[in-house]
Amino acid sequence: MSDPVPCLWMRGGTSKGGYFLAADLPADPAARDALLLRVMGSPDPRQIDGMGGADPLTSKVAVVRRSDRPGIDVDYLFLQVFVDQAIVSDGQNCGNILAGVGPFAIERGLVSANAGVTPVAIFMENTGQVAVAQVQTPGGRVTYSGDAAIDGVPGTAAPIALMFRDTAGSTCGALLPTGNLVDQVAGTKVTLIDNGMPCIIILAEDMGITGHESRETLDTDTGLKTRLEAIRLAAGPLMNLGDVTDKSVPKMMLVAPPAAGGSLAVRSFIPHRCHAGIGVLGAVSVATAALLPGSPAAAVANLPPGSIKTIVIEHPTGVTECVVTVDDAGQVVEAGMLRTARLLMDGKVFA
Ligand code: NQM
Repeated sequence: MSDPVPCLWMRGGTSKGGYFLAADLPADPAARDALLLRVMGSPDPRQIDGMGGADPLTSKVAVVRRSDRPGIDVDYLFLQVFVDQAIVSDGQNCGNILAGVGPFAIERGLVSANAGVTPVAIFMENTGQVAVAQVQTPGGRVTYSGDAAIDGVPGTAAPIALMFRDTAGSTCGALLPTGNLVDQVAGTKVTLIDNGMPCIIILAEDMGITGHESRETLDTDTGLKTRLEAIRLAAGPLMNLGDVTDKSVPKMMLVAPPAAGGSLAVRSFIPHRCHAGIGVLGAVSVATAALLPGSPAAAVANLPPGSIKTIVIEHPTGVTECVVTVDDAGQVVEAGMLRTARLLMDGKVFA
């Protein structure tokens, strides 16, 4: 058994995972990934021999280092540790795990806290973009307690505001990587979009569902999953992602009219399991699609007026609210999301 590795285990938004200082992990990516598979207990659908929670949402890792970039506090690399395959992927970002990066940076002394709120500028290595997190630090210490509630997490906690700019084309090179608002892929009308997360937007009714089903119902629908995977594999090269067989992107977003007073309803597949809610940057990408007249998302969305819009996305465990600022042409120039995080454990993990 190798030496145990220092880490914090944290809930970040509606996800959970290990947060590591880059210097505490092997520099060689292959050695690092082998260690992280052992840490999580992958590959195994139950992850019984590791820390993972047998769900892609609880099999996640943040690798954080002090940044050398001007105006940036820390660099954050997100790694998705697959549950039942021996794959560790840096091919996507994660805005939920991002919510814990600011607190982690302060806890580990990479950023000094103010006596109030501490902004942490985070370079997201997966996509080469920047997010700013506002961390509650009364008296110069991170607090995790507070009044903010996010659907999918019981109780309340301290708010962490996340702001994103310039996320268009994060991984695909352009907001609409095919140059088209709508494409036909594997016989289905889709919008292929990337405003922080590569996503395929499809009308739920075109896949034979309402878009209001539970996660459990959709997760057992093998016929639906097979059709979604055929679309995903065909769309990967069109989105400049190449062969996506072993990748966790693009995400599949099945959109429907709202049923609970929100802007639209979404059931997302990430990409092989139905999400309990919706990812942060996935939500930003869906909200952006909803603002593009002619897209499947716009067809079902009920959007508020004005240049600063709160887009309320209904999902299996409630809603996620995304506040977007649009310019005169209706393009999203900034997106913000409220998240919370909680420190669960500070210790050493054995691999
Ligand atoms: O889209 C799950 C999550 C995510 C990603 C996934 C995320 C995001 O909910 O920014 O947060 O899509 O794999 O943690």
